[in-house]
Amino acid sequence: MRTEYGNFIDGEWVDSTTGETFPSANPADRNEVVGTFARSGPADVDQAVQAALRAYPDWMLTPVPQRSDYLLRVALILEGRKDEFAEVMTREMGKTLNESRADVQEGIDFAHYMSGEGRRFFGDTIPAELPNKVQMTMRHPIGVVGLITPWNFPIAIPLWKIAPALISGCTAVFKPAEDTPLCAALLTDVFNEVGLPPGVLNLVNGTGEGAGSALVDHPDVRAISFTGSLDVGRAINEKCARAMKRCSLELGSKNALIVMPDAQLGLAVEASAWGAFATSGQRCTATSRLIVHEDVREPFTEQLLDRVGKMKVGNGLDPDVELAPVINEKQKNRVMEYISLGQQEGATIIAGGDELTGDEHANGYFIAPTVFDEMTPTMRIAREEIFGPVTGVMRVGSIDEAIEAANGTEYGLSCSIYSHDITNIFKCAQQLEFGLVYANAPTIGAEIQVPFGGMKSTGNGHREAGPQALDEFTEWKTVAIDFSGKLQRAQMR
Ligand code: UN1
Repeated sequence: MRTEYGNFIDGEWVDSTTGETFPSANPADRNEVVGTFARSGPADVDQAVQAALRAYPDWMLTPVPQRSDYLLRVALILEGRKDEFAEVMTREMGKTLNESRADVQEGIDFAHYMSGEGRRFFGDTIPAELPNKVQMTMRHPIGVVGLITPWNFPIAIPLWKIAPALISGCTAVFKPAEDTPLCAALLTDVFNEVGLPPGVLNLVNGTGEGAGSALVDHPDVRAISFTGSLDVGRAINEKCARAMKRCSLELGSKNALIVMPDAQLGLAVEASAWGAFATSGQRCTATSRLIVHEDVREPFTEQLLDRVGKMKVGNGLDPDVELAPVINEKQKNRVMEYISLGQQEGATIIAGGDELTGDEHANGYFIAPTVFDEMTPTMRIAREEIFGPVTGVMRVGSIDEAIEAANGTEYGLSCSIYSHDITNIFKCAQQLEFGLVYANAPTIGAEIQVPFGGMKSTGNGHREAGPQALDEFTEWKTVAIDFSGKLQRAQMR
């Protein structure tokens, strides 16, 4: 398999103008370099944007069902290469092979789904108050868009952005995270293989400072779709606001799982372990707070510790491993800093808390699954996104207190309640300030046909996935046709 890639611009793989490259390494074994990629700069971004601009007029006039066909073929190729892509993903990003397969599957599902949306792509017809006049709405593509994606879902999230952008008639410049450029290059190669017209999808590799900012700043880029941290999202939002660009942000969160006394405890424990430690806690939907009613706190924590104690930590290619490494050294250090901060703040560690450095873990970024107890709402570990295998138990005395605690951060992506009491469940559905609310299901694992996104600082009101994904990349246009043969004046009654 090819492992050296430049940028994909105007239908060709080309070297970057900087001549610089960077390696992508395996988080489970830093000595294994999975590939070498272009470290691009503003001139490369400009070339990609120019290619996208040239491709735009034909692409926006291509009938939407024809645009669908490309996506359908992408989905079919990915289906055939699912295992191969999953293995690359585990070697480049670290997560377990089963989770990598699920990531590719989420991408396949969404490419299929968006391909279907292209056969609908509905507008409305709306009655007119004047005779012999019809009115309708149609979606209009926003133009050239910049797609900046994270490393935690290196196939699914790029497709969450590329698929609706292309169906909508936009042309795109894709800037993937610098931790997962091989996954991005393989995905781009699939779009090339299905014969997508040159310039419709362009890939520019590099860092956020070197390439990402140039994409955000480029005057011909009409919209940015970004998934990543709150700090970077805020900076992008400010720049886009000034330039009057569409900007869609999917940022951090501090998700919670509420356990009430009538919950099926075993299920709540399984969901907590899965939600907190799948993808090593590196999901924006990860369960980083366990809000547990005091009546069940003891048996809940006991069972959770028992479950967490059984987790094998190691290389994601090992089928027995449940907890894979975190993405890189910097992230490992950040998570370890939060673990010591939690202790300083007065929370107690009841599981994990340390970095694993023995023989089998010596060359990777492994952190034991960590559970805090006695976490309180004002602690930074209870308010800030850690993005690692760390969760904490907070105790509450009622459903109202649980809801207040859950809502007590600036974020709002995903919240679960474990209870069989219909009142508790509907109170949560009504009062939780989260874009995703689950009852008796974990905080992770949203399906692609439902809108995905968060309230408060998790985003800026846009939704990815679901039919709403098209709203990110289109403007509504109202078209009125008067066939009365005379000048009709609205409202002049
Ligand atoms: C993310 O972590 O950014 O709901 C996305 C989930 C996945 C998507 C997570 N389907 O956990």
